[in-house]
Amino acid sequence: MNQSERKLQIIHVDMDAFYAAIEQRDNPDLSGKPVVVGGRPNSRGVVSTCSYEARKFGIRSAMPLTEARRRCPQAVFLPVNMPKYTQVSSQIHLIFKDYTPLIESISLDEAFLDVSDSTRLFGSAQKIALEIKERIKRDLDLTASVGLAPNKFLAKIASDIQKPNGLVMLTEERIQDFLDPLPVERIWGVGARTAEKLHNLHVRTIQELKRLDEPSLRSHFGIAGTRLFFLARGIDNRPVETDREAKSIGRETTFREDLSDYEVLQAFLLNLSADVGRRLRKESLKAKTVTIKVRFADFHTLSRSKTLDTYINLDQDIYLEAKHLLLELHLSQPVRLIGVSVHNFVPEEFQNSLFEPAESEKEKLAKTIDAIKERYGEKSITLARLLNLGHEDNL
Ligand code: TTP
Ligand code: MG
Repeated sequence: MNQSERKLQIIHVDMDAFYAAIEQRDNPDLSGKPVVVGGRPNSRGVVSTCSYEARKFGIRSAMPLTEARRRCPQAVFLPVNMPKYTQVSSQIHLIFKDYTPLIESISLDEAFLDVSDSTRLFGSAQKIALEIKERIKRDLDLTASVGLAPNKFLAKIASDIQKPNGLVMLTEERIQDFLDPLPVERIWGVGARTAEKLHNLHVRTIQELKRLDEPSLRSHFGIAGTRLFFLARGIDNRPVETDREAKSIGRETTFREDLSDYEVLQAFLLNLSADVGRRLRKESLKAKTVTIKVRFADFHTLSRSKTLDTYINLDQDIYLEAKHLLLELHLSQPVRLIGVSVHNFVPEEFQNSLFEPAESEKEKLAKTIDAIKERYGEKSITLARLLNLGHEDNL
């Protein structure tokens, strides 16, 4: 049986109200109460998360703390205690590791586990999913929502659909009945704009989405249309990427003051991309996936990736992708840190097309510039745009 025919068993775990649940666990006075983690209610910060009791008042992550207080003045407001949450996260990962080495961490409180090959040792995937959930409760006194399904897309929806304290296990036969009634917004990657476009096409549910064939979805949404076509049918071939496979080359920078100006952020991206490109070329690699990472003032961090049809190693190519990803984020808060990374490598001699010259003029030029910098120092030669940037010490 080849890899694509092999039936996968993927578990997605997402902790409930993670930061707030830890605070409630560690201070029994808070249990059953609305708890908001983020900082003092009068500070200019935003809500990191809140307990489910606080969600009844309409409080949500990323809402200004002042607004949260207006909605629920009696809530207990607590600062973010990152070292504590990071430690709990590693305890959760130790539980995961008892069942499989194939773990892809998405954030402190969320991970995919490929347990397809774990069943010989530990029993069925259903048993493993239940055991992980129970151990998180028993050993750490926290609740997790767990989804089990044949792929990542379905496992993530499954863990989310019965939150908090959910356990949803999807078998092949139930997939379509499960998906059909869901709103299209449930599909990973469908944000407000795509949803609106779909609504205009009279598509609100996944069932309705299946009425559109692949060519018409492609004509409306480009390559994302093809993805929609397959996801609507419960098909998602993305593997669980463990840390080893996710090896990447990246560079990030933290600003002295939070930034919101796109122009300035782009200039930083350009410089970071140049650094990443140079390291790629130095290692004689090309990469297929570009990722940007953006951290906001409240430490909430987002990342966005794009996998290309070709392999790249030029600064400008990396920058163009990074810039698109940044624009797609529609930033609504000032940014504290920005980063660019690339992964999915091939050796440099690998050519994208048989018709391409072995090394393009642009690649030769880039290498000449690399050599000049190597010899005469970093600032000996640089793009004009970077010279005007007033934050050199961040770069
Ligand atoms: P989430 O898993 O999105 O949220 P949650 O675990 O608090 O609640 P639930 O999963 O039950 O809906 O995020 C995990 C943690 O990441 C969260 O506890 C706090 C942090 N976080 C932020 O700091 N800012 C944010 O905007 C979000 C969404 C999360
Ligand atoms: Mg969570």
